[in-house]
Parts: sequence; C-alpha cells; structure tokens
Amino acid sequence: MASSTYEIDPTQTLDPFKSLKKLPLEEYFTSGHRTCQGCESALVMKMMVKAAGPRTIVLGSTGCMYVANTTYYSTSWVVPWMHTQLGSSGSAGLGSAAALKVLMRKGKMKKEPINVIAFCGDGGGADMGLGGISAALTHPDYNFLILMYDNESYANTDIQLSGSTPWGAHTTFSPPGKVKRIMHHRWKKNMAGMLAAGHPTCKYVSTICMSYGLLGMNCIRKALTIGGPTFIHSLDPCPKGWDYDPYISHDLGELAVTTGVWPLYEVENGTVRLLGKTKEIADGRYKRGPVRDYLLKQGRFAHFTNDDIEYFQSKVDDMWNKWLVPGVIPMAKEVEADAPPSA
Ligand SMILES: Cc1ncc(C[n+]2csc(CCOP(=O)(O)OP(=O)(O)O)c2C)c(N)n1
Ligand code: SF4
Ligand SMILES: [Mg+2]
Repeated sequence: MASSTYEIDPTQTLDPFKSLKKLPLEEYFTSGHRTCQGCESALVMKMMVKAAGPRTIVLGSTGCMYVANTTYYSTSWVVPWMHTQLGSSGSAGLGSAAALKVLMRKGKMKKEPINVIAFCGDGGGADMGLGGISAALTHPDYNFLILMYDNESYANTDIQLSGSTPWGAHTTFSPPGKVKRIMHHRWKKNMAGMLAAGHPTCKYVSTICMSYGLLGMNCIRKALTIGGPTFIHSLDPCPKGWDYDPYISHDLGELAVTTGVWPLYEVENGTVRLLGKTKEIADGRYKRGPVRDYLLKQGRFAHFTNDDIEYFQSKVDDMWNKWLVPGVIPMAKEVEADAPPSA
C-alpha cells in the first residue's frame, strides 16, 4: 500500500481485514461509556479505532460521542483522546497532523506513522463545522482522517434537527401537529458527495454503515493508509432519536442500505466505486427494497401517511434513476436532442 507523506520509515500498511474471524482481539474503545443501549455511533467508535490500531490519536468534537464517552474521571478510550469544540474537527485534525509532522521533522519525536482521526457528529460536521472541514481538506500535505458519525440529529442536546435529518422526521424542532403534519421540509445534505466533488485534494472519501462492519473498517484502514486528507461519513441508527427498540439497530442499518436510502461508495483519488450491497443493487444483482420497510420501523416517521411514504420513495428513486452517479453526484446530464454544432 502507499506510504504516508510524512516521509517516515517504516511505512504503514494497514492491509484490509480478511474476515471478522481474523480481527485483532485488542480493543481501544472499551467499557466505561454511557451511550444508550443499541447506540450504533458507539459501535462506530469501537470499530474505527480497532481498524486504526494502537498508534492512533483521536480528536472528538462535542456531541454524544464526547459527552457519553468521557464522564468525569472515566473514559472508554484506550488510545490518546482529546475533546475539541463542536465545529472544530477540521482544525483539530489538521492542527494535530501538522504538529506531529513538525515534531518529527525537528527530531523531537521518533519518526513513525501515527494515525490522526478527528470525528464529529452531523451537527458538528455537516452544519457547524462544515467550513473548517472544507478548509482542512484543501491541505494535501497532512495525514488525517475526519470521520463524521451521522445519527441524523443533534442527539446530545435532545434530538434537534440538523442538516442531516431526513425529510419529515419528528425531532424536538419538528414535532408533527394536528394542523401541520410535516414540520421538516428540507432534504438531507449530500455531505460525502459534496466534499468529494468540491475538494480534489481530498485523497479518499467514503460512506459506511457499521451494519456492514468489515467493509466499514476496511474503508477506515484504506483512508489511513492513503494518508490524507481523507473523509468518511457513517450513517448510525440511534434508538433514542429515531425512536425504535435498540434490538433492531443492526437491522435498521442494513435496511438503510438495501432500500437504497444510504448508498455505500468510495472516491479514491478521483475514482468513484459503489461498494457492497449498493454495487449489487446498481448491477441488478440485488433488488432495492421499498423505503416503507425502513421508515415504518422508526417512531420518528410514525406520523407519515401513504402520500408521505410515496414522496420519500420518489426522492430515493430519483437518486437512483436520475443522478449522474446514484447517491454521489446529484446533477443529471442534459441530453440535448438538437445540440447546436460546435463552432
Ligand atoms: C458552539 C456550541 N454550540 C452549542 C453547543 C451545545 N451542544 C453540545 S452537543 C450538541 C449536539 C451536537 O450534535 P452532533 O454534532 O450531531 O452530535 P450528537 O450529539 O448527535 O452525537 C450541541 C448543540 C456546544 N457545545 N457548542
Ligand atoms: S442519543 Fe443516539 S447517538 Fe446519543 S448515545 Fe443515545 S443512541 Fe447513541
Ligand atoms: Mg448527531
């Protein structure tokens, strides 16, 4: 695999894990956290750092994955971890990577590959910290990964809607009422696609869902091996915010992918690849399920009528049938029947 740009020896090779049975047994995010039962974001933290290994620094912006994981005098992090301000994952990742590089260049630290992972929630990443992430991804000389764990709300402060909340969802900012049923009219931001399309210096972007854990961990290993800057967007079912029995967290992640709501893909140095079940759907080897199966398992969509479900379905169908690359690039190519001859 490619070495990092630290010019260090030995190079880091985080080869893909071959199977779940061959995963290392060591845990670097362990007991001691207070996330809800069935919290997929906690699982993302655990698998993220298992994929990265012990030579890793994690920087986490405010949100559930800060507050619930670092109760006073206890933490579940085994690797070095630092809190950063809610909108600061971009600057924290870039600054830490730059500091490591300088310390190694000046001989104040042993030269070795050290993974820098800055994580943020959807509120901290897709809304508040978007400018900082965008700026960080324009720096090709530093090695860091920004991972956005997306539970589709500002969960830690009691489920307010974010730019990542799906259309129509019940949140504390969009409670359905008798007069007005749908209180949230905006479509979820296409965060990973936006960052991939807008930042040619970003060497790797992918979407993951830890219901497909091996794939998710291997995307993280690939991002860390490529170096940086890199970005990963993870969709994480959240029993509290999505209002369902924690028992079905894993199933909901699978349904998000198999209904086509959450396409899995990677963009590596400008090349797009659909991944896993998403590729099977695109190739016609797997039939995309109806979004109804995904939506109606969640209390946040319990107020949906058949018309609402049909509208949601039509938007997902558009993504699959009209986008230049399904789930990635929302622009459609215009086919001009009477195109003027070129001059
Ligand atoms: C500048 C700033 N504004 C508001 C807050 C309050 N706050 C703390 S956590 C949080 C929610 C963050 O949402 P998200 O990034 O999606 O993470 P989640 O809680 O969903 O894990 C908010 C609004 C804060 N800490 N800092
Ligand atoms: S509110 Fe959601 S994201 Fe936060 S700890 Fe609970 S399940 Fe996890
Ligand atoms: Mg959130």
